[in-house]
Amino acid sequence: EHDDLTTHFESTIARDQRIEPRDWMPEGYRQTLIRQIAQHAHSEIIGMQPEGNWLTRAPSLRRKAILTAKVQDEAGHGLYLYSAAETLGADRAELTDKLIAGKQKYSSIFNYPTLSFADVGTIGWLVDGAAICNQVPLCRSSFGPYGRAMIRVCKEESFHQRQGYELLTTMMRGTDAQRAMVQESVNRFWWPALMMFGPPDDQSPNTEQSMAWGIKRHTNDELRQKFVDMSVPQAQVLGVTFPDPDLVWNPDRGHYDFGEPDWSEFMDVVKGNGAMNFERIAVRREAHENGQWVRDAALAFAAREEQETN
Ligand code: FAQ
Repeated sequence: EHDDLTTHFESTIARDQRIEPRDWMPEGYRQTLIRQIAQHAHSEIIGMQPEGNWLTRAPSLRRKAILTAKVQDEAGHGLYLYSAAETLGADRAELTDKLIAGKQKYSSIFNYPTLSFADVGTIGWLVDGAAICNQVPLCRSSFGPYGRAMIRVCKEESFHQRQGYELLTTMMRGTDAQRAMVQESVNRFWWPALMMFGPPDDQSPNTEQSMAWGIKRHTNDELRQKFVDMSVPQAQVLGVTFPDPDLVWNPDRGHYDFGEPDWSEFMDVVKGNGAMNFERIAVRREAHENGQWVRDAALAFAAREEQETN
């Protein structure tokens, strides 16, 4: 019987069809998905903080309303993704405990500080831009609940990317000081945005198996290149430059050449030594502890409801 199950799984993957929660799947497939989906969910939740820090200091009611909606969307993405992880048998409370204990990762990008309001625009443009580039192909991920979750997430990320770019274009039409603020922000976020795609392919232990299983559809370097190619013309329209002297169009390849990100900085941030790692986790832990009474109340309410219906 086990052979039948394995054949069913492998032929489903080979036909590029979807694996659903009810289907048998190899333990490695399940664990890889839980790892990636949990990291993704944690990134959405921790990712609320860098921009959330500017909610009380937004320069106008309009900007505040947009930013509030954007940050709330990220919370929704996180909850959606935790639900997808639950269909694989993961326990949501356990995933949160692991995040707070530093045992599960979240995206390196959220360990950089947001120093000016221009960072809100830059994060929308470059960070959500990189997220879309990475996540549009994930709409075709072989695991049904993950792929379907990505469709809605990507639609919302597109709105986020547009609001960021629109914010920056508005600032670029402003004063010299505002233009300088945008350029300074872009200088800080460009390299960390490139690192979001993960280590170079020859140092990416998970890519080969994840692609064979249809969990990932492109390698880290392929997506990084795609992101560079789409961002350069957008920077030209905006009137900013990227801090990379090696960034130049290569007509033979039909792509932009670009410099090497500082991978030792990346490894350091992933290990927990980035500028904001400690604070991000501390804030998350405090929010979780402060929410204990809500979880207790919800459980007590559910227990009473059950008693009454019995
Ligand atoms: N940061 O073998 P690979 C967002 C880890 S977007 C930290 O290449 P894989 C939206 C990796 O986990 C951000 N760690 O791994 C938003 C692995 O460690 P492990 C979230 C990283 O999985 C915008 C090790 O390095 N998006 O949140 C990073 O095949 C604005 C070796 O790497 C997603 O999660 C990194 N940048 O490829 C929210 C997308 N890169 O687990 C708020 C889904 C790699 O073995 C505001 N995820 N690592 O201990 C993916 O597509 C993949 O997981 C990759 C990594 C491409 C990120």
